[in-house]
Amino acid sequence: MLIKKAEDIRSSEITPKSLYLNRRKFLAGAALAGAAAATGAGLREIIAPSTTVLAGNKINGIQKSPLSTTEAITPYKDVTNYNNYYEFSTEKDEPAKLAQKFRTRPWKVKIDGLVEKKQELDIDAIIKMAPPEERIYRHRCVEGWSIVVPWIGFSLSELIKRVNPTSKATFVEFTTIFDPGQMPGQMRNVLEWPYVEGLRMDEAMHPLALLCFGMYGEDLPNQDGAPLRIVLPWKYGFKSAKAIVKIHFTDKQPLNTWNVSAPHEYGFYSNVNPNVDHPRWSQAKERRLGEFLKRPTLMFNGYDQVASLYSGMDLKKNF
Ligand SMILES: Nc1nc2c(c(=O)[nH]1)N[C@H]1C(S)=C(S)[C@@H](COP(=O)(O)O)O[C@H]1N2
Ligand SMILES: [Mo]
Repeated sequence: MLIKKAEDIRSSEITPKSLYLNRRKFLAGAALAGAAAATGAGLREIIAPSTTVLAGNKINGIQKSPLSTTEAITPYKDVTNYNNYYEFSTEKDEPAKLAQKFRTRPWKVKIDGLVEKKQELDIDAIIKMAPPEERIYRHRCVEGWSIVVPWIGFSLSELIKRVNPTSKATFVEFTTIFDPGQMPGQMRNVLEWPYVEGLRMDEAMHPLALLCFGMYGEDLPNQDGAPLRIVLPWKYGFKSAKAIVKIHFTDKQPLNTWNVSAPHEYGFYSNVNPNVDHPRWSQAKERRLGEFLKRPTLMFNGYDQVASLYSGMDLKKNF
């Protein structure tokens, strides 16, 4: 079995999907056969990956949010076929296929730690907690690509308010499901499983922090984090954990998975910041999926309303 180190994988992909697929098509036949054997994927899939789009269930009563950007929305087929989801695969075109049969019901989310109402919530009860809103957000991956997505959900603060964290709770930790039987990537050591992310409590309570269960008017596709994920538009994509099964309130800064994996490369805060380069590449520009020319990356991904959360902090140290 081929085990790539996390660092090797990260540096490999800052190319738009179209170029990436073309490059793959030009690979020599022998190399392809070897790759097919190593990954267990069929040769046909490697030469001409299918672009899988599953029909979702429509979500009713969606309200438009004033927090939405008016920028052009990235095509659905790009957002659902170019995914980072290492529980399924480190290849961006594979989660669409490998996550198709992932079971998102029944699904419980455990609420525990420094919180008054410790409980297990059913996903369908969570979805009904507050009216669904469409939030069109820019979302930027640390690798240098970005998307604009009409997510559906409501502010994470709506859930947090209902479970009453104690005054000692200063951080929130999110844990993704661990189920290697359904998630082939979890049988490899590319990251520590389960995937963990965290926020400071004031970040989690910020109105922009979205608890998300849908996009493009429908249920969240499995490859985008069904049945429940967070979306934090001012932070690099890896903070926005998918397939959440636990929300833990704590007084200690959570050990987030990418920080544990490569502490010099991925911090806890991970605010989008064009002035702080990744040790191996610049963060000054980004490529919107589907576009050719790069555009400048904006501080906090353009979401200046979060700046006050970090006043007085050295954002070069706290990257
Ligand atoms: N559980 C889990 N969540 C995850 C990831 C992952 O590998 N596992 N990848 C992150 C990264 S690096 C990015 S850029 C975004 C991508 O979200 P998208 O596929 O919906 O665009 O998901 C984030 N959430
Ligand atoms: Mo990412």
